Amino acid sequence: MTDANQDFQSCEDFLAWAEARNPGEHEFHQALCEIAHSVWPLLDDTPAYRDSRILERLSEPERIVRFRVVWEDDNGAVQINRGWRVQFSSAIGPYKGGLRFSSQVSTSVFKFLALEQTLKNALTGLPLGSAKGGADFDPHGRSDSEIMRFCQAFMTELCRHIGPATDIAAGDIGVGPREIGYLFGQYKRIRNRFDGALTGKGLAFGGAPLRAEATGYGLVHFACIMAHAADNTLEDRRVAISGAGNVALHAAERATAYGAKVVALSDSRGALLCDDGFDAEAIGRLKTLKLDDHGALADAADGAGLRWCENGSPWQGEFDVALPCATQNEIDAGTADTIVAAGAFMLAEGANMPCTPDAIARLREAGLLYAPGKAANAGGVAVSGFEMRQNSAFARTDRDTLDEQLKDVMAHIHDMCLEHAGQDNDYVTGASRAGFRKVADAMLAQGLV
Ligand code: NDP
Ligand code: 2IT
Repeated sequence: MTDANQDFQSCEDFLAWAEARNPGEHEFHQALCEIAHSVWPLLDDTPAYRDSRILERLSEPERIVRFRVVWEDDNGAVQINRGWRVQFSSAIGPYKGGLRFSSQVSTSVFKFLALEQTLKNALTGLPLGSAKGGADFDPHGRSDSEIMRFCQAFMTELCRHIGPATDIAAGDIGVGPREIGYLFGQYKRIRNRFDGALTGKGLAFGGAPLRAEATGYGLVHFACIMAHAADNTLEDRRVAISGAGNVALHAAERATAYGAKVVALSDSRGALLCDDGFDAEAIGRLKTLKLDDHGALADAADGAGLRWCENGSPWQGEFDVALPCATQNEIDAGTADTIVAAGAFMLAEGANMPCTPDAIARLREAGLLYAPGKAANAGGVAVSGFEMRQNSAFARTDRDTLDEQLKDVMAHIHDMCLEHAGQDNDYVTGASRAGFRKVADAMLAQGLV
């Protein structure tokens, strides 16, 4: 293994060292590679970054907690799961990031998500550090009381590690308003504190209006600004979206309100296609089906305009804009080729790291506008920041004000990306450099901690 104390001569040397330190952590390494390649030239511009080993320090989470979660299912059987909280960086604010409940998690997945969160949170312009966590618990097919018991068991341990000035958790895959409600109830019971240790809460108990919608709405705001900057538009454009969860359905709702036609959505079982574009009423029904009733997208097919494609992909037919909003690495090189062949001019990531490096290379070669998740999906955590602000001030902000503030944040992130992108206007480079500089400068100011 390369000596940790050597001065790395190249980005590849640094990455070889990091890979050897984190064996088998493919998702984490993938996220780190993208960031390291983007920010490497900054180490020459600002020698203090190199002298203080900022990049090496940023490739190591400040803390990882892993714990056992034991609970009883509806048949009285004992179930054992694993919980995680990766507290990645507190350089610019308290640890902040979502919780994911899914069978497809690992330390590597939580580390990549928390690393991405570090730069994303910095890009929002808010004082937010970074974290991510969750459990290898699959909510599919679980009853409401099983979900509640699991959330209570999970929070019984997590509550030792979070708090409004320490670490503020929120939702992600498999964790929506229902789960946040149960998690908050247990946090309050054990800690005897009614505070803002979680965001995405119900409106009746400290939640901010628009938090549920914010990631999807923010994604569409970002995509609109990016299209306009390239003399294009989302109006009348055909939009294909993967996923049918919180991010996907709110992106569909906002894109439709802008006059775009959403022609595809998907869930873990297949795709729902609508050649004329889902209307607002259909999207409202899908939100009830998927977000409130936790049902299957297949049940929305009507044998007429809404066509179900079992195991099918949302990237079918012709469309102009692709918004992947399901999960990491859902788009490989072959899928990217399909998206290019469909005639798309833009791909903006609602999910975190949905494109593999090969897929991104194909999109770039084909000249698509490409927005990385750490910029395009930051609207969710931004409105989480607004919820923290209203909780600590014991106050409330109205929905319209938050919507304007969300638009301002997305416009600011877009400006930051272009300002730091370099001559080829590459949004990946711009997002990573802008976020890194902010975190790196805070680390320099705070000394060796
Ligand atoms: P949800 O659980 O609400 O929705 C996820 C959707 O994607 C569901 O429709 C789910 O299918 C589908 N999906 C999940 N995993 C897979 C898979 N392996 N294969 C196929 N389909 C899959 O999650 P969110 O909408 O909250 O999150 C979606 C993405 O957006 C994630 O990458 C998340 O990290 C990212 N994100 C979320 C934010 C938020 O505020 N919630 C903020 C920023 C990013 P099914 O319905 O069948 O379960
Ligand atoms: O990936 C993300 O930005 C989120 N899941 C939202 C995090 C948050 O704290 O609102």
